Amino acid sequence: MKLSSCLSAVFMASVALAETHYYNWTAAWSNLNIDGVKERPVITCNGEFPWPQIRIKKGDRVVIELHNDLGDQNTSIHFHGLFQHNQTSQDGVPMLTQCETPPGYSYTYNFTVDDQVGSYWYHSHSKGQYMDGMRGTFIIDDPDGFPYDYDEEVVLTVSEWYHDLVVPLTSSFLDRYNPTGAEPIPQNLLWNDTMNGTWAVEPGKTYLLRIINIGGFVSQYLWMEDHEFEVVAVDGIYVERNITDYLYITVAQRYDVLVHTKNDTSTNYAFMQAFDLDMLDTQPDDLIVNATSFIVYDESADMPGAYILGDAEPLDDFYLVPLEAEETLPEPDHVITVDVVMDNLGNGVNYAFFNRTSYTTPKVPALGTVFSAGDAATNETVYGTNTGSIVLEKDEIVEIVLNNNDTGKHPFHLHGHVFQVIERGPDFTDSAEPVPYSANGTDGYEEPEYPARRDTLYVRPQSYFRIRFKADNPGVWFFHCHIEWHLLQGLAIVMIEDPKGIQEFQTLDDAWYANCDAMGVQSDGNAAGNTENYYDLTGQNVQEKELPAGFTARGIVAMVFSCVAGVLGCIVIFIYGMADVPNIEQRVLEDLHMESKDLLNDDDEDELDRLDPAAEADSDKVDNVQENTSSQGSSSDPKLRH
Ligand SMILES: *[C@@H]1O[C@H](CO)[C@@H](O)[C@H](O)[C@H]1NC(C)=O
Ligand SMILES: *[C@@H]1O[C@H](CO)[C@@H](O)[C@H](O)[C@H]1NC(C)=O
Ligand SMILES: *[C@@H]1O[C@H](CO)[C@@H](O)[C@H](O)[C@H]1NC(C)=O
Ligand SMILES: *[C@@H]1O[C@H](CO)[C@@H](O)[C@H](O)[C@H]1NC(C)=O
Ligand SMILES: *[C@@H]1O[C@H](CO)[C@@H](O)[C@H](O)[C@H]1NC(C)=O
Ligand SMILES: *[C@@H]1O[C@H](CO)[C@@H](O)[C@H](O)[C@H]1NC(C)=O
Ligand SMILES: *[C@@H]1O[C@H](CO)[C@@H](O)[C@H](O)[C@H]1NC(C)=O
Ligand SMILES: *[C@@H]1O[C@H](CO)[C@@H](O)[C@H](O)[C@H]1NC(C)=O
Ligand SMILES: *[C@@H]1O[C@H](CO)[C@@H](O)[C@H](O)[C@H]1NC(C)=O
Ligand SMILES: *[C@@H]1O[C@H](CO)[C@@H](O)[C@H](O)[C@H]1NC(C)=O
Ligand SMILES: *[C@@H]1O[C@H](CO)[C@@H](O)[C@H](O)[C@H]1NC(C)=O
Ligand SMILES: *[C@@H]1O[C@H](CO)[C@@H](O)[C@H](O)[C@H]1NC(C)=O
Ligand SMILES: [Cu+2]
Repeated sequence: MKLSSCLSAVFMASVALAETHYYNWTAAWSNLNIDGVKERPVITCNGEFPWPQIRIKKGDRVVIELHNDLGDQNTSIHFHGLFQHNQTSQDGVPMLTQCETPPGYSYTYNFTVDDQVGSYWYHSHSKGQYMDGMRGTFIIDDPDGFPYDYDEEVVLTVSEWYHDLVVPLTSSFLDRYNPTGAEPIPQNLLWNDTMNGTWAVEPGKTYLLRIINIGGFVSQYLWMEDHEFEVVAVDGIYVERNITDYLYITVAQRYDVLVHTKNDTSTNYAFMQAFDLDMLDTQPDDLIVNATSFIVYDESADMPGAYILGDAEPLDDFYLVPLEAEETLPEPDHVITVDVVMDNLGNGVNYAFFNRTSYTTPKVPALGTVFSAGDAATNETVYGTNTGSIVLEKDEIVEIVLNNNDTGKHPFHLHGHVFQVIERGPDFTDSAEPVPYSANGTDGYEEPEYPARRDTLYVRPQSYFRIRFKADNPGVWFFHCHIEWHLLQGLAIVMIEDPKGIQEFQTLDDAWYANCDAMGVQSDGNAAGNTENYYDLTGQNVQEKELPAGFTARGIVAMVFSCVAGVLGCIVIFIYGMADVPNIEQRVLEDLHMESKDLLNDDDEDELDRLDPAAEADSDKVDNVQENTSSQGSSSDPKLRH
């Protein structure tokens, strides 16, 4: 009796205290030298960088008036990891939950955070744009207090940094002269948006360090000289303590850790970050692979040099048990099996696929389709055949079985949910073929009793994972690789969760429609913009055509090599990040599981004959396919087509 009235008093108090946090932000370009090496244009907020932290407590409302002063680019903001219960229109995904906001226009985000706490972040969801700086941290305090004791709290972001802008990097990335899809190599790793950073600590204290990878590409290894990470939360989920020397953090993931400082203040220590070099196609000679920052006890004492960790295995997040343990969800009602593939299409560009579909944006935002399609909203056809849209029924148990046919790691993110991590296969890099779940995971595997939960999980090379969630959050939710380059290549599908529930309990306001009008984008109709017959997809955006029969990706690579080697005496070849690397051929061969004798065999020579090198020589680069956003039908080079 006493306890319950006490609890309800606390509850009332926290309701009464719910606040609205108002932010008025203008996004614009400024020239800044972020890493201390090169000045470049950076997207700033009200003229400042880094972008401000959003700090609220559970139950609060956030209102952000966003003004687009970029001049040359559309924009949007997504709040990573937020459930957006009954407000999927606030999820910030262009052409799914809203239209982008064009230069010179404003858009106001307005949402509550009802049921989650912890470390999150926000970022533009427009075409890799956040790698130019448009991202920040988002911390939600727990009205019930943090479950572990600490003295001080500090947020720490990590990310990678490019000296070039996303738009030109994308042009050379999505290009047939980059047939293996080699991602641009970043110039540096940032530690809290700088290099050689310092963290001034006090002795004998316990710090809560909220580590957030706000990068767009590389995973990082983190370690500290003579200090340990005591992991207490991942992606906003409190976990049982796990102490480790060595953390592995993909982009978009968060680890909250406790760090106990020393009593002795005479020495400073290194805080190290390293590239996951497996993710880089090449390693430029001057790349600082292990970056050093400093844990500073005494400013006047010497700063340490790099600290090298001996043999160590990073913490395996699969084993992190949530503090609020939740039993494994029952057998799924709906299993979604998808294979991740990277491959070339008919224009020679390397794309990413789930099965054979490379995500191509619809002509109408999917949420606009939900609201205008009436009963047809439950039929996934209306969302287009090239968006990978899957309709989920209210409250069904969904399992995603993801097979990775690629030789790289990929961090996948599901919007609107945390999912249970049911199984993750080992690294099958050494296997000649990818090992799908169906071939390896079925026999005798025991599911964890209390599985880890998070919103971003990586899959290992040529391996698989299985994740499960309950479809209890009506909305339009993106599921995609969080490596921005791979998203640009089309590595995404869409969950249309309980469309009837969206229609029933959610609304789109006038400002939402006005935002589409400003872009000149239609806000009702099916994926093709058809408002008469929702099952008629004539005119929808589709991915590039497949390579013609007999013309393989290998042929394209052989062709590009020939250019590199000068065999055809052809044009200046530009493969980003490979330009001055001596072993480029070797690297590409490894990527494709080829040996050099495979190049220029008879087949390939036939393929080469299809290309007229003379014509090649005077042609410019293909119009770059700027992401699979608009119809791709017109941008390819006809010479490669027949
Ligand atoms: C937000 O900032 C813009 C530009 O600085 C200004 O024009 C506008 O009046 C501000 N809005 C509010 C509600 O203060
Ligand atoms: C960090 O150190 C590197 C190499 O010593 C230097 O080039 C760079 O300017 C420094 N950056 C900052 C922000 O201090
Ligand atoms: C935000 O939404 C709430 C609830 O619908 C509304 O009362 C408030 O006026 C909105 N604020 C702005 C600035 O639009
Ligand atoms: C990182 O930067 C933020 C603000 O920009 C600051 O509050 C925080 O203390 C910094 N973190 C560390 C570890 O120095
Ligand atoms: C620091 O001193 C406190 C109290 O004197 C002690 O309990 C603690 O173990 C010491 N910490 C370390 C890392 O030696
Ligand atoms: C970077 O650190 C790793 C792990 O501690 C170590 O194995 C490697 O030799 C270091 N590389 C360089 C170039 O210092
Ligand atoms: C900590 O993580 C490791 C895997 O890296 C796992 O084996 C161990 O069971 C975990 N311990 C706890 C207490 O969670
Ligand atoms: C992907 O392909 C597999 C077979 O290769 C099939 O079982 C699965 O249903 C397909 N997934 C989707 C979403 O169509
Ligand atoms: C992925 O690899 C498996 C195993 O080699 C193969 O059976 C499957 O067809 C591949 N999927 C796609 C879409 O190519
Ligand atoms: C969706 O619509 C298509 C085209 O009218 C039809 O063939 C299909 O059976 C429908 N699917 C469902 C689940 O109703
Ligand atoms: C399946 O996985 C196990 C380890 O989990 C491994 O020992 C075995 O060789 C794998 N099977 C195949 C076909 O790769
Ligand atoms: C959405 O709102 C309806 C009506 O208030 C409520 O029943 C439902 O639980 C809400 N859904 C979520 C996911 O919060
Ligand atoms: Cu990826």
